[in-house]
Amino acid sequence: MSTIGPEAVDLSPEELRDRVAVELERTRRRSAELTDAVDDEELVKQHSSLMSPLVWDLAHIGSQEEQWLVRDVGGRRALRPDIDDLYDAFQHSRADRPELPLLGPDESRQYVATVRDKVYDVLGRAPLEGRRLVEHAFAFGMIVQHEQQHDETMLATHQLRRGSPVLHAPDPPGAEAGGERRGEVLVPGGPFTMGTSAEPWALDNERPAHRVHVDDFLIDSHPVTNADFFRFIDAGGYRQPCWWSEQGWQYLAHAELSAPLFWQRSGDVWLRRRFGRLEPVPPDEPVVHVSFHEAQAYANWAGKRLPSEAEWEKAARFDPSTGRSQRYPWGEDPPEERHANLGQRHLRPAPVGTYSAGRAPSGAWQLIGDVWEWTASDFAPYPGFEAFPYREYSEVFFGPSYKVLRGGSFGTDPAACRATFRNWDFPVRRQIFAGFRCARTPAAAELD
Ligand code: AVJ
Ligand code: FE
Repeated sequence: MSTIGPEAVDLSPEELRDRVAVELERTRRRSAELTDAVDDEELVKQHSSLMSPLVWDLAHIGSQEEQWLVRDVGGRRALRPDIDDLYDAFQHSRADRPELPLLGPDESRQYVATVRDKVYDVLGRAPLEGRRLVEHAFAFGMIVQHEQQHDETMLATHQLRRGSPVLHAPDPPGAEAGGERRGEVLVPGGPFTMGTSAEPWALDNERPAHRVHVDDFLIDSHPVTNADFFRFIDAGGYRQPCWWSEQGWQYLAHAELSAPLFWQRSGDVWLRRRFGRLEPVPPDEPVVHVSFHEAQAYANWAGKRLPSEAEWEKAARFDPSTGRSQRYPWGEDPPEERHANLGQRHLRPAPVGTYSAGRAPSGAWQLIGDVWEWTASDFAPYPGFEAFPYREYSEVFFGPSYKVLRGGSFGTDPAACRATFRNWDFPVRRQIFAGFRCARTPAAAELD
């Protein structure tokens, strides 16, 4: 696994170009795997009204790459200006995309390959300085992350797809001895640095670095598991309005929810459908495919709450021994297999108590990878935020409609995951690979 971080500042332009080429190549292999796994009919079909047809994601990846790297960075002539509108996510809702005169599977594959050829040419010639867009190859990093984000979206489409399994991957490692010992960790009150100004490929919403005071809080050492969630269900959690916000209860009643998405009851056991396989819900895995509302209701029932985004980030990266904020819970080094379940190496979360090498200085486990974690926070700009390079990446989504998720999932690539990375979605969404952990404010007696 690889990604580009602050060390890129010391790379020669040749080394930087080589690293970018490796990332582009690695990312395209994943897009090809996700789209080659099904036949043409399944590529153009809509598997859920929540998602685009896979063939839309593929050509959209090419279209963004053409606009930013071929036209803008490269200053080259447009290849397919006629299709800009079809692949503009703001022009057509996901539900409407199957009806558009989209490029077919072969055309889409040819299109992304042609764009990529031009991009390698641009990468070889374009100066990587002089304009903020190209400093440290930012535009290339943005496009790598964009493709990886759509690869995670395509993985979610695969999860929604009905039919026999087409994706295969080994299971993640088992929990480590003692790793399953769960509890809460205390993060003492005080300021820490949130966000980043040093990460060359950080996106606009992660910037700038700024000091934030956070009061004392306790946060779960591990994500909430399926076994935990069984208890919530068995206790009648889905039938008792007292645990739910008003908005959450309305949504629950309307959607008639009684368990996480993809679960079904069989006698007295819970089964789940996972990439086309029906299997018992494993008790020790982080719960996944729950909405913000379900996460919030569970936390209320448990006598806790969801962490704010600042709490989550402080628990994930603040090292009290140095007073500094790290790139990742384990330090500055890019994610390796031993740190976290990222990059679609496994098609499920690892059980809690895995990846001791990835623990944060706070003592919390599995903050990166496995499941995205819902936070209590609305998606909002940091003080000093500047939209860059386009308002439609983050700025147009700021406001109370979206909740922030942190940490990445097993479906997230390391290039699009770090302790500062911010994801967001509607609080009702469940098809994303989202779970949560709880937090609470300690009583005075607990601080002695
Ligand atoms: C950051 C995951 C919310 O998929 O809507 C992809 C990423 N932006 N294309 C999304 C994104 C433009 C975005 N999320
Ligand atoms: Fe996109």
